[in-house]
Amino acid sequence: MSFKQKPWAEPFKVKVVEPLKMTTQNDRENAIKEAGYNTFLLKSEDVYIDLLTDSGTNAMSDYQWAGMMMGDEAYAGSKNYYYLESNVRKYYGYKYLVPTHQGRGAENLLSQCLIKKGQYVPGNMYFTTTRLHQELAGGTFVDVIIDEAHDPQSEHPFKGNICLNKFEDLIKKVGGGNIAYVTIGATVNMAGGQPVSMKNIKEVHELAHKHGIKVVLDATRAMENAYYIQQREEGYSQKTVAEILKEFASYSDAATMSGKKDLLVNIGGFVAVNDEDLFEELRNMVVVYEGLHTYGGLAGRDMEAMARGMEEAVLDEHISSRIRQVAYLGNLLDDYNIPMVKPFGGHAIFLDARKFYEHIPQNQYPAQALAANIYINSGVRGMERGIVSAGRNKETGEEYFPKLELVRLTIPRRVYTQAHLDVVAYSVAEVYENRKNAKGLKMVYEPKYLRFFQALFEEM
Ligand code: PLI
Repeated sequence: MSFKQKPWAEPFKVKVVEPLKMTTQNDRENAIKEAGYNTFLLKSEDVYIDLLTDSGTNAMSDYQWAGMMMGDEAYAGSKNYYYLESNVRKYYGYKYLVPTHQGRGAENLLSQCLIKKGQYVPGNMYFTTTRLHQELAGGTFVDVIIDEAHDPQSEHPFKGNICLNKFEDLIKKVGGGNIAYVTIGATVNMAGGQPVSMKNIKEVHELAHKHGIKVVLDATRAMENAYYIQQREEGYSQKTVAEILKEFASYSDAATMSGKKDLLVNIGGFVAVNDEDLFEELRNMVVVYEGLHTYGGLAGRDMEAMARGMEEAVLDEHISSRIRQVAYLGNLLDDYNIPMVKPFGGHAIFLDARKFYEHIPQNQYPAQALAANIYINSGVRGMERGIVSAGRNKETGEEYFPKLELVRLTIPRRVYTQAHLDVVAYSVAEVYENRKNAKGLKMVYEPKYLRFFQALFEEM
């Protein structure tokens, strides 16, 4: 008998299940048409396998659910806040914590506290809500990610890295005083879930501090990032994800966090900082937008679930199985020769819609059309990450034409089985078979902010 590669499996078993509604192709054609060919506007019950996002869609453990019963629902000084604060110190190392209802709440507070009108905010590729909050606070985002990040075929192991030359050029051009802070997203969602190396964040930290610029980590998927450092960066293979995470965060001054990803909860986030004065400002600001600084828009039970999720999510066995499950889908799609972003991302597989639908020009929204067609084929729901998500230039009003025109198939944590992913891969392959018949879309309604959420389309 010859042995194949040693199999891996999830470090948990299933205790509760949620039945799914099965639909016909005809049902799905009607549903997507009614939703204006926008998968965000589908009703969740019309979806079979929901790969829209890994945000807030994770399965909590019995330990987390037990924690929900331990909610201290006091308006002020909830014990769950203090437990969360101690875990943030333990796993990320930041001194001060302000909880928020989710990541964009944290982005709003931090942008308002740190950005002065007219300042620049460099970062490793934009994220939709992050950039919008920077703009609403009067800042201008500048993309300083390495060029490889814009190339779906580049196999660079740390495609999320900041290009130090681009960052330094910006400092020379506008002066350190005109830069509010630099953001490092880890992993980089819009680049395809690509990681940042330890060496890179260290160098960015050095350069930024030399010019008096703060480093802000978007820690939303930093645990997944830490796993890639363990797997790919010299000197880290013997360290735990927890050790790597803490070192990584130590090269930043503050973090915004959407707990809905890494931290295995359905709602929650925070902003964490080391600077006492900044903490004071955030504490003042959170009362206006979220709630008192010891709950920040969350119930005590939600803070407890997030604190407990942190303990589980940082374990090597959890992260390793999570990322290997995503790679499992990637490898299946590779067998069907589906064009994708490589290397595979930490939270999702990103289909390359430009290559998939070579006959549909970018101004006819090929990724939007592809997401709709996959849904029609099998009830699998993905998300556009291309021209629709990129939106418009805030000065000129022109549409951005990003190099990456992608459909994201995002895997929620601890939710789907390998058999579900087999169905997903088969469906994408069928849609690929029929790619020549696909039509582009035209946008018939465009919202002012974050248009991808609510825009409506019709077939050309
Ligand atoms: O969805 P929020 O407000 O909890 O978090 C915003 C947010 C911030 N940073 C990053 C890297 C994200 O991925 C992010 C949210 N992402 C969503 C909703 C997603 O589907 O990827």
